[in-house]
Amino acid sequence: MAVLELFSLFFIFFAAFPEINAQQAKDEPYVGVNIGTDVSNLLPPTKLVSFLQQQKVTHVRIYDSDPDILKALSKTKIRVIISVPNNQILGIGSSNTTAANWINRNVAAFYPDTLITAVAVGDEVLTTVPSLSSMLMAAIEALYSALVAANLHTQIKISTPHASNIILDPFPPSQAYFNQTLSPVLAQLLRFLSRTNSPLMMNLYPYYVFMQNKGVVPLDNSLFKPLTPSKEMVDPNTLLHYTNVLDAMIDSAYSSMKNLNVSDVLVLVTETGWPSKGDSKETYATIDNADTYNSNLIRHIFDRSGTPYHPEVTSSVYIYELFNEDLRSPPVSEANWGLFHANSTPVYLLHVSGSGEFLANDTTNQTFCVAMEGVDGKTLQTALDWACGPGRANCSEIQPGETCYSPNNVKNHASYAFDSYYEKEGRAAGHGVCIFPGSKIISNRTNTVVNSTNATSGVDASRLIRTTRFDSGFRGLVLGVVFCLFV
Ligand SMILES: *[C@@H]1O[C@H](CO)[C@@H](O)[C@H](O)[C@H]1NC(C)=O
Ligand SMILES: *[C@@H]1O[C@H](CO)[C@@H](O)[C@H](O)[C@H]1NC(C)=O
Ligand SMILES: *[C@@H]1O[C@H](CO)[C@@H](O)[C@H](O)[C@H]1NC(C)=O
Ligand SMILES: *[C@@H]1O[C@H](CO)[C@@H](O)[C@H](O)[C@H]1NC(C)=O
Ligand SMILES: *[C@@H]1O[C@H](CO)[C@@H](O)[C@H](O)[C@H]1NC(C)=O
Ligand SMILES: *[C@@H]1O[C@H](CO)[C@@H](O)[C@H](O)[C@H]1NC(C)=O
Ligand SMILES: *[C@@H]1O[C@H](CO)[C@@H](O)[C@H](O)[C@H]1NC(C)=O
Ligand SMILES: *[C@@H]1O[C@H](CO)[C@@H](O)[C@H](O)[C@H]1NC(C)=O
Ligand SMILES: CC(=O)N[C@H]1CO[C@H](CO)[C@@H](O)[C@@H]1O
Repeated sequence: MAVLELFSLFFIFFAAFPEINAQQAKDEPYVGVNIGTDVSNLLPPTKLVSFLQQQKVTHVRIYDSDPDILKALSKTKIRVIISVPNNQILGIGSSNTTAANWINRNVAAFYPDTLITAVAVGDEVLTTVPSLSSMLMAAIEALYSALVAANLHTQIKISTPHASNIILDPFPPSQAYFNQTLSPVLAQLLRFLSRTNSPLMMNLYPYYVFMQNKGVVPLDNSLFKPLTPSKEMVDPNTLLHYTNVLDAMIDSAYSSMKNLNVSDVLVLVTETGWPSKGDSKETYATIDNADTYNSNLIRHIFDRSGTPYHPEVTSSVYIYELFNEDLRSPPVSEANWGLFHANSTPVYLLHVSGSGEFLANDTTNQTFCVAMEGVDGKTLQTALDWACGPGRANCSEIQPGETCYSPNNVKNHASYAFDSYYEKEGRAAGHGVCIFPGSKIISNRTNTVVNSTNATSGVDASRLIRTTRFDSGFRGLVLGVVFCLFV
């Protein structure tokens, strides 16, 4: 019996996604930004592009195909998704010539100087302009034919972003399915995406899921904060544990596709984010929550842990959005999804890492998780074993012969492992990740970190040796910071 159960679990695990190819799984996930333009005094294109470079932004999505922006992006390494506005779908879908002209004017004229990666045909068409649904596929096919004619179809993808409400019953994810009214066009779309190796584009907002299901969906779960196992959502059919809402939404898209027998199309999150300000009814639209959501989101993507259903593939995401769109009509939150104000000052500082040296970086309060004085070795050893084992902290540097092995004692090694775990799980935004018995957080702002070669400087004295550090390329995010902590 036990053997049988094991076997069927094994089978389910490996049978789930037979068709995701190795290349798709290997592609480095990235974090991009959406650039909405309902902004008074939007930066002129060349200044905008300089700003993007300064912020280390690598991927953007624009809602049209503004030639000045595309020109300003040329010869940069910034990759861009351009869009066909909803009001052009009818024209393009009813004339191959119009489609070919569109591709020539907006794609061929700029590529490859400007690294256009995809054309998003319309935005949330099926749910916001259902009358265009039948034209949507015609427009997509016509644009694709034009790309083939221009011999650009292998470099540039065509897809269309959807609102999450095309998926009904998204929780638990295994029971999700596409609204049947939309199934015919979605089935046709998915065949196209599968055939052309293109992603299903989804705009996914845990913020709205939380707001519409208060009391059911916990805030922590929506903000990617660490949860106690009892608070994790368990899908009763798959027994998979969901620690955050975004992963559940992504998996609900995979389940819905599977119901239409499609299992080789990846999800690309074309929009996600959290507003930093709202009206009296939008009490969860705060700077703190927006910072936590976006900081944790970025970390989650770069962790590359995939989703519970699909651990081998991590969807890339585009944060909604770069600038607060002050010209948007109420509710107040509509004008406050941005990371930056229009004048390019940050709305808040992300806390992806405490040690970036970039604009909008909060570098002043660097915190570490270390072993406390006077804790018995056995307690520390147990916690150390957990951190380096199930906790998946990176403990390679404290192995014999490595940089932080010496001095070889349990307290030093525990401090290293605790901080490595803390670093991995996110120190500022994810509260409560310095969780080890016998551990504590220290901060250099409160003057607790000093050079321990100065042996008299007290219990919190530490020597910090920064051994490696590399910049992942987005807004002050620094990954792989390794410290040897000797407290
Ligand atoms: C566009 O071209 C395709 C094949 O290239 C053809 O099947 C389709 O009927 C054409 N559409 C229109 C509106 O002419
Ligand atoms: C499904 O889609 C149709 C067409 O857009 C819409 O009228 C209907 O309300 C949707 N069903 C649900 C349950 O949302
Ligand atoms: C999916 O495949 C199954 C088994 O081959 C078939 O019975 C079902 O009709 C298919 N569903 C769709 C939507 O194509
Ligand atoms: C662990 O850290 C070492 C040293 O910094 C690094 O070379 C290695 O790539 C890291 N391993 C993982 C899985 O991140
Ligand atoms: C530094 O950050 C930590 C963790 O977020 C926080 O607990 C602490 O209060 C901060 N210290 C200062 C001085 O801001
Ligand atoms: C804390 O460390 C960071 C990064 O090394 C540094 O930029 C910052 O100035 C330090 N803060 C204090 C108060 O020393
Ligand atoms: C800490 O001590 C080391 C070794 O003596 C020394 O090289 C380093 O400059 C000191 N760092 C600081 C910030 O004093
Ligand atoms: C050790 O640090 C303390 C406090 O920073 C300082 O007053 C003292 O002079 C230092 N001692 C040595 C030997 O460097
Ligand atoms: C807001 C902030 O602190 N920005 C700083 C980020 O780091 C760069 C480079 O060190 C500084 O020039 C910015 O002033």
